[in-house]
Amino acid sequence: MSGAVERTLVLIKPDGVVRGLVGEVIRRLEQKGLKIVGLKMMLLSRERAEELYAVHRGKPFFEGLINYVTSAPIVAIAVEGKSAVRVVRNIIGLTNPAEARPGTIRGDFALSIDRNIVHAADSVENASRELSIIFNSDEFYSYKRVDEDWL
Ligand code: 3AN
Repeated sequence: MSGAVERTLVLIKPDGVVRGLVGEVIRRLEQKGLKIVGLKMMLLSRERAEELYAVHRGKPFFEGLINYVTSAPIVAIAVEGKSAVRVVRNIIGLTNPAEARPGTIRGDFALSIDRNIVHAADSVENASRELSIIFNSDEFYSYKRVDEDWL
């Protein structure tokens, strides 16, 4: 069956947590057939947040972005599955919720680009870099989903 198995990072950002959308986000990942291989709630330090968003350093929204993602707890999810990076990006929808299609997380629940509920890595390389910023290697779990052979 096609599609290499990939691992990617999803973050439910502070607005997702304080708005009670943690279950909704996880449900959408699970129902698609993706496997959760790591999961934790944490408060991002400024240092870690700046490392995570290093590509945006110097942009006008950088300071606001760092303040926002460190303002309340986040939920970090390591997700595995066929073409997981692309599949997850499609589930969350476009960065700007005004453009994100209905049926996507941002399309269904968000209105503003600076409060867009979730983050997901945009390439296999970034996924691996971001996962190592958020998770220790002993925080990943290996198991078989009972429906794996049918997905
Ligand atoms: P994505 O989260 O879809 O990968 P990125 O990596 O381009 O999008 O942006 C990271 C985060 O930075 C976004 N989720 C959003 O919160 C914020 N952001 C991006 N562009 C803007 C912008 N023009 N104005 C305000 N915030 C932005």
